[in-house]
Amino acid sequence: MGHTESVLEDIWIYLVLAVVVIGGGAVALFAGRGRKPRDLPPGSGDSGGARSGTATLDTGTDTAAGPVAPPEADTDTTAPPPAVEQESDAPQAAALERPEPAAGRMVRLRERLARSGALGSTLLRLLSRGDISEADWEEIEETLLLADIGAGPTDELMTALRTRVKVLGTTDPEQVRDILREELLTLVDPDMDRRLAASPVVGDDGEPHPATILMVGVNGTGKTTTVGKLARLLVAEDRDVLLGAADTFRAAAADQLATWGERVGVPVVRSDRDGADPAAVAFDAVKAGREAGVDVVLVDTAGRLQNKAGLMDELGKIKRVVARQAPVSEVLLVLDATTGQNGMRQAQVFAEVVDVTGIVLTKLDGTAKGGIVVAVQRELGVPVKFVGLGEGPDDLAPFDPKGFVDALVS
Ligand SMILES: Nc1nc2c(ncn2[C@@H]2O[C@H](COP(=O)(O)OP(=O)(O)O)[C@@H](O)[C@H]2O)c(=O)[nH]1
Ligand SMILES: [Mg+2]
Repeated sequence: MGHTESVLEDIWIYLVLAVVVIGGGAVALFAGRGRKPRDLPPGSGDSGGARSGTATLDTGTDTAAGPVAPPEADTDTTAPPPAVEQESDAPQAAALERPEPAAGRMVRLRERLARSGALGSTLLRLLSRGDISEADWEEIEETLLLADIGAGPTDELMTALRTRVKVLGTTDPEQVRDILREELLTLVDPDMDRRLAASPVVGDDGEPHPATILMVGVNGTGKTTTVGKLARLLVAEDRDVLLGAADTFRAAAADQLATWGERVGVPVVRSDRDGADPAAVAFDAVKAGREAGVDVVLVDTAGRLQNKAGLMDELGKIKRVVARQAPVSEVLLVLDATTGQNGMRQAQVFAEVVDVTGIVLTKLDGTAKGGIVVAVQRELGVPVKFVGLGEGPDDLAPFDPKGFVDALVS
C-alpha cells in the first residue's frame, strides 16, 4: 500500500467511489491510509455496531438483500486477476477507530452469562445440600443438559461430581465451588491450543506468506461480523490485516465488510459483481495480501448450506485456490451459540467438508447456554478460539477457559 501525492489520491478516491456507487467495473480495494490504526481520543471508537458507523459506504444496503441467483459458471482463477484499485486517505477513513485491546474482554462474559441462566448457582445450591438425594442428582443432571453441555460431557461431569462430593463429605459452599470449578475446567480442556495462527508463514518457495484464515459457517451465524471484529482485534495487536469479501452472493455482504475495514483502516478486496466466483475473490485477496506484505488475510465466505455437495465444492475450491498463494493457516467455523443442537448438526457438516481448526461461538450474550462451548468442542475435537459477546465492534473475546468457568460459577 504505497503512498502517493494526496491530491492524486483524492482524485482516485472519488473515481473509485464513483465506480463503486455506479456499480460498474473492477475489483476495488478499499484501503485506509495505512495499516496501523491512528491514535484517537479514548472512547471515540466503540460507538455502536458496524451498521451504525458513519462511513459513507454504509448505505444500509445490507438490509435490502434479496436472494441473488449466483451464476454457477466458475471464473477461471488462473486468469489474470481483475484490476485492483487502491484507495488511500479516503474521507471516511479520516476518523480511524482504535479498537479495544483483547485483554479483559472475557470479563464481560460473566455478566452476560449471569443474565442467560444460572447454571452455576443452581449447581452450587444443589451440591451444597447436606445429603444430596437421588432426586437432587437428577436435577443436577437436568441442569447440565439444559445448559447445552451435551450428553457425554454431562455423564462425565456427573461421575466426577458424585465421586468428589462423596469423598469430600462437605457442604461447605466454597469447597463445593472449587470442585465444580475444577471439574468444569477439565471439561472445557485448558490444554487445547487456542492461539490464532496470525503470523506470516514461509512457504515452500522460501517467501513469506500472510497467514490466511477462512471464515466459514451457515448464514446469519455472524461470519462477516466476526471477520470485522477479528480484524479489529488484530489491529489492536499491531498486525497488518487485509480482508477478502468472498461472500459474493450478496453485494451487501461486501459492503458490510468494507465498512468494518474502513473503520480501522484495513483494506478490503472485493468484487462488485454479485455472483462472482468466491474462490477468485479469495485468491485476489490473498495475492493482494502477499504483495502488500500483510501479516494476516481474513477471508469471509458465504454460508450456503443447501446441500453438502454444493458446500463441499465451494469451500473446497476456495481452499485449493487460496493455497496457490499461501497455505491456509486456519479455517474458523462460526456457530451461533443460541441454536443449540441445531448448531451442532451444522458443525458436523462443515467439519466433514473442511478441516476446521477453530470455532467461534457467537451470540453468547443472548439466550445462549454457556454449555454449548463444551459440547461443540467435544463434538469437533477442535478448540473454541473466540466468543462473540454482542453486536458491538469489540464484542469478540479470545476464549479463555478459566475466565469462562469463572463466569459460569461466579
Ligand atoms: N448479539 C450478538 N449478535 C451477533 C454476534 N455476532 C454477530 N451478531 C449479529 O448476527 C447477525 C448476522 O451477522 P452476520 O455477520 O451478517 O452473519 P453472516 O451471515 O454469518 O455473515 C448480525 O445482526 C450481527 O450483528 C454476537 O456475538 N452477539
Ligand atoms: Mg456474511
